Amino acid sequence: MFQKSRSRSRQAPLALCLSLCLFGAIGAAQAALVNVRVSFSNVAPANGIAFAPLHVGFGQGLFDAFNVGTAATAPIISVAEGGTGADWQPAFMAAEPLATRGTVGAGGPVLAGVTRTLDLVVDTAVNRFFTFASMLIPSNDHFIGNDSPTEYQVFDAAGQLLIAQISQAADEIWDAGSEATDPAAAAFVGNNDLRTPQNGVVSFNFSELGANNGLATGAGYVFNNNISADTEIFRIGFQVLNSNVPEPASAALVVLALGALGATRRQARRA
Ligand SMILES: [Ca+2]
Ligand SMILES: [Ca+2]
Repeated sequence: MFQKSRSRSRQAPLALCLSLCLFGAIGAAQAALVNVRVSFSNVAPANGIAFAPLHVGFGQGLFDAFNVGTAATAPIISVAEGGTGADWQPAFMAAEPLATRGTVGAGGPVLAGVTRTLDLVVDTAVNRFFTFASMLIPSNDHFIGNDSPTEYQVFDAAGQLLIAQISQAADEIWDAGSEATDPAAAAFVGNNDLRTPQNGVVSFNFSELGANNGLATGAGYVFNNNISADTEIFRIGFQVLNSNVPEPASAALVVLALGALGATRRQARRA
């Protein structure tokens, strides 16, 4: 009887320690999870430029897809020439395995006047910086995106929203410098499988888009870019839907911790 009683008295502190340790782990795992709605709005003039789906990611600011004045590499070429981001997304994942990534408007072209959205759960204790890229259509290799991966810090470490909207004008459109401008080989108005190498570097350039004026697009309208340097062309918005979203792993830890705490109380009552 004496032996059993001593045994219980040792188990109770152990179980209490286990439950406290598990609650500590939950605090670390929950961090600052935020459910954020990313909206992508094409605000360019009607019958003007459209966008391929917008590739996005929240990360630590380590994935740098391109540099102005430098030859474009596969990740940004896969956005700028084809719109698919087939190399952009894997390159982002390789650079930042913990990043939250996605595609806004995956269903098709984002035409003038259209807004598409995507909801993501972001751990803002880790992933506070936003990176994006999309092809302009019609074009051969024109795109939008952020050169610096730390240009847009959308959240602070506690999950507070620091930037509600990104807005850019035509003079912030990039030419990847990888494919020469040729309407016959341009996506949305020509045969996108054709290409003539440009062998250039990434630079700001929106004036070449006018080469496609008067051509019928894949969406049925006749293209007229109708933009000048300060014409706003798109907005990316961030709306916090709710914060502190439980992770599946954290939910499992809660069950474990509550179970351990219950065992502690039962043992305390028996003792
Ligand atoms: Ca860069
Ligand atoms: Ca080009």
